[in-house]
Amino acid sequence: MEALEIIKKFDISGEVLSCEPYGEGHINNTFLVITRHEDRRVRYILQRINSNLFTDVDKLMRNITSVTEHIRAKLSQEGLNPDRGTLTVVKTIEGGLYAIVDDRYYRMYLFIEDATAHQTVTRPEDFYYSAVAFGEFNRRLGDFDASTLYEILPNFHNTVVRFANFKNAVERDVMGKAKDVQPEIDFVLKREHYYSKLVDLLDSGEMPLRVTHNDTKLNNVMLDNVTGEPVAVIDLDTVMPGSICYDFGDSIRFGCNPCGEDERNLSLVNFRIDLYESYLKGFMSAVGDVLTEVERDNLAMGAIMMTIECGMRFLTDYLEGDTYFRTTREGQNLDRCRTQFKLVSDMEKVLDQLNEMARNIR
Ligand code: ADP
Ligand code: GN1
Ligand code: MG
Repeated sequence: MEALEIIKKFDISGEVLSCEPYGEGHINNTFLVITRHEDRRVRYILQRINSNLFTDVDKLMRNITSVTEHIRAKLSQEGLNPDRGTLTVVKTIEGGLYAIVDDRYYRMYLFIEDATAHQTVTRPEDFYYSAVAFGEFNRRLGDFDASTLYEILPNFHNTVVRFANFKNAVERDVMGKAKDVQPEIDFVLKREHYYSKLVDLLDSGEMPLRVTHNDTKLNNVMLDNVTGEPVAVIDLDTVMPGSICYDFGDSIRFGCNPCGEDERNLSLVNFRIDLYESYLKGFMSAVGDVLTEVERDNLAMGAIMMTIECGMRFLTDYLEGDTYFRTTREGQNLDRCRTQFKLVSDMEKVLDQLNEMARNIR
């Protein structure tokens, strides 16, 4: 059993009972490992790291370790359980942060028990609590020295660079698909004036550069199965310097859509302003004072920006032959792109209202 060879590299005890694919991430390959240790079932998350994307796994894992250590210290100071409130890397038997087997890179985490990473918002309070989780995450990393982090994926949320990559994909049109998606291409081209907005504010220093998560989807936060309250923010691959509007915006992008990211029936994809309000409340209650006026005034713009950027990335990947985001069916990246553009159109219509809400909620 190949999986057993990999699992044996990590410092865990007990008999391995199973190892099965797990979760719905688009980037890494995640597995649930179940072991038996002294009559107890112990679970772990094993991940094959996408090393096409993360070309320096050593730096990636060092980032994750230093961020989780910082959070762990904060949790202890706050009287919370550090073993449950963040990811815990299981070391290899040689003491390393990851294992290499047949040129593939693997890492292991303790499984965070009695908690769920939700795929869509079924109860509004779940979204509220996810906002509290990400707000607390931003707050706890507020004094983290950003210069000690490696910028693992440079320009990750630089929408201007994403737009340049998109135009390049349209021009090259390697799969010959551009002719079939002209309305989507036009949708992106028409909004060119947006793309430098947040980047310019960061460059000019008007908006603070912080340590941010950069991938704040609902399924990257674990909520307690009983109380629904935040347990831990996970998927720390993209923790890098960034804008708080990226983190706020990406949560809104994913969570204010009542459907899956790849829903084909666009009449079901409607931006849920009530959920935006819930998120805003939870987020404000957790980050509170640290937010500057410029940040607050750009939260809604952050939501539009993250959504158009994500749609653009899905469309780029569709044009390039689905080499980045994992797909399980033909056309899935195009469907994902279309849901994002529908949400952008909805948000644009109520932008003034969204800004007003951000200004008034404390
Ligand atoms: P990806 O980068 O591919 O999105 P994630 O790190 O987000 O990978 O993991 C995918 C899924 O696996 C998560 O959405 C969550 O359901 C589950 N998961 C990841 N880490 C843990 C953990 N430590 N404990 C429990 N579940 C986890
Ligand atoms: C990817 O890793 P995952 O599935 O949480 C992607 C995000 C996108 C998201 C869209 C490293 O997130 O940037 O917003 O898919 N992560 C990376 O669902 O590119
Ligand atoms: Mg994830």
